[in-house]
Amino acid sequence: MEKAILVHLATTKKEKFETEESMEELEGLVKAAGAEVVKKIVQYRSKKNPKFLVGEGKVAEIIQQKDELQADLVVFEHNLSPIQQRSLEDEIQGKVIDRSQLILDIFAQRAQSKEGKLQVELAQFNYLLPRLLGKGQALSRLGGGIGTRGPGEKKLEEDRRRIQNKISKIKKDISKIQKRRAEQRRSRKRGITPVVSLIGYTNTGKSTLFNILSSEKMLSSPQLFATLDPVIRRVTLSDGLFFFLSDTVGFIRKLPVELITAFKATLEEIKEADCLCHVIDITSDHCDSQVRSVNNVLAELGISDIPIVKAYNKIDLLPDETQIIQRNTDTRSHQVYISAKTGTGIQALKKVFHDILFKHMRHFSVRIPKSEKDIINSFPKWSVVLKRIDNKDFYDLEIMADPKKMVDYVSYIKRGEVNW
Ligand SMILES: Nc1nc2c(ncn2[C@@H]2O[C@H](COP(=O)(O)OP(=O)(O)OP(=O)(O)O)[C@@H](O)[C@H]2O)c(=O)[nH]1
Ligand SMILES: [Mg+2]
Repeated sequence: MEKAILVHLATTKKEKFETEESMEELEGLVKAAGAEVVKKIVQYRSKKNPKFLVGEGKVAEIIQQKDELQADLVVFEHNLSPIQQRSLEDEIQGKVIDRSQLILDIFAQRAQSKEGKLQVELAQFNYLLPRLLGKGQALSRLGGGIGTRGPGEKKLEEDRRRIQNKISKIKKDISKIQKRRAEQRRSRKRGITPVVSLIGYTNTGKSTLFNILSSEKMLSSPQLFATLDPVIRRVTLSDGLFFFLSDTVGFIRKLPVELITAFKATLEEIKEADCLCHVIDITSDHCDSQVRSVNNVLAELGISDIPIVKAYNKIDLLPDETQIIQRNTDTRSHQVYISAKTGTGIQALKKVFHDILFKHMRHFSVRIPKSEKDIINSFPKWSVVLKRIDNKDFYDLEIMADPKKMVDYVSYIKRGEVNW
């Protein structure tokens, strides 16, 4: 396993205040990438050093620690400019990366779908391009006099052009896939089945909840960003009604700019959801700031009119669990306390989903002659068909539907109240 030294520079009061949280999260990211943290180094300094970001003394300390602990790489919490990264690598004589690159690496390891992979590749190339320029400048300085080109400059230009070509090809491929996905979403939308999307900070338990609700095996793990690509499954409620549930990528503060597009693309799904379930890790010390980050992303995505259920998760880890679940009796608050691991509170959560998604719907029994093919086929498009019984010349259907919509079908209704 690779050994990593973490470096954090706090230049403002706010950064100083958030040092512990930042370092904890960075450690989580390093572990998620498959490396081990052997040392954390912090510097408070009001001015950044343009060359190394941190002060020269700190660089010396990093070098000494790196030798002593036989570390393989140094990870900076702060973003490094291409030049800073080069200077640091030259000085430290080893691999130096920043938080953005680390997250890019994790995304690259995790992406499953074709689009996910392409989005990450695009982000990586966008990250690489200015870094190649940085190298180019450094090398051309070696070349000496004005107008002369440094060794390797021609090769770099070729690399740059190749990368730019690749970037435009990837962009084209992505837009093709996105068109297809939008089409799939539309066809799903044409039916009546509502969609709930799980959202929340990374590692809060979205996939665990997804599994317990849908009885599907999704990868859940203590690693950050275990889920990258959205997945969708059907969830059935106790009265036979059902909805689609989608599991999405976890949010994180300070997402690298290169990844914002990729990230938002995977979140396109949630814009069309009928309800969002915000999963919150109630046991995290940074619970509040995580909730704020999630709310910020929602605002950026322009989401404001979708009902949100807050699911406070991992209550099994709290000492007063039995007291906390008492709060679930008021389901109108759209706040539910759960344990996705043990299943506590899941019924209450389902009830809230039921109320939000199906509140306009009532139960109807209808009998339709088989000759009315168009009507029979139209039912699933605007109602939920719970049961269909073949009775020789008729179909007997048990459905849930909006009583207003039933006005056109009054003559077929055996049981159920219409809203005129
Ligand atoms: N004790 C306890 N642990 C939980 C609970 N829910 C999830 N976990 C654990 O929390 C960790 C993260 O769970 P995931 O379901 O992968 O979290 P996620 O939100 O999908 O994470 P990302 O996909 O990385 O954003 C795993 O180790 C789970 O076993 C819970 O209710 N109680
Ligand atoms: Mg997940």
